[in-house]
Amino acid sequence: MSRLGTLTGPFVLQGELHSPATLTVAELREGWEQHRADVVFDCATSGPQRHTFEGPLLREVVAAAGPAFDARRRKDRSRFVLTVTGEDGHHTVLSWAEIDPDFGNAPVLLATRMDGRGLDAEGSQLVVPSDRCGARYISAITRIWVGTCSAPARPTS
Ligand SMILES: Nc1nc2c(c(=O)[nH]1)N[C@H]1C(S)=C(S)[C@@H](COP(=O)(O)O)O[C@H]1N2
Ligand SMILES: [Mo]
Repeated sequence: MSRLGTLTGPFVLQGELHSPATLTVAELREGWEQHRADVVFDCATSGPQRHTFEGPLLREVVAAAGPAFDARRRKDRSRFVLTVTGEDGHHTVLSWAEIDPDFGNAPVLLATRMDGRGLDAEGSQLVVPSDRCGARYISAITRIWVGTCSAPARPTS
């Protein structure tokens, strides 16, 4: 059960993608190589939290859905962003460049297990080992959106 008491489990992966998908935690576990991350993050209200997570790399899961960029062009990839939303509405933003091996190369995971326990019922959790604080460790993920933002308008004066 998730923190709001409803059954979550699968999330939708949508946006500027060639193959949008709905993915369960079991599919995340069976379809991709599982990576392990031993992390400590600081929570503003409850202090340091230490956990072991396992799951696929976010970039591999999103890449399989075919982001609508020219993968050979770094500048094209650098325009993309991702939003990750939990079932309580808490959401955060990452850039594609943050997780792309040619840029930040952050080993961000979509956890399928926390401290050895499967997250099948409550849903996947975002794991950002390079973050000092816990705010982006979105739990009970229901939606991941991938796309571009329009460039700010040129100032007229
Ligand atoms: N869906 C959702 N995920 C969330 C939050 C939230 O409010 N909603 N809070 C974040 C914050 S502020 C922290 S510190 C961590 C806490 O993780 P824990 O509950 O495993 O200690 O979860 C993060 N993930
Ligand atoms: Mo927190």
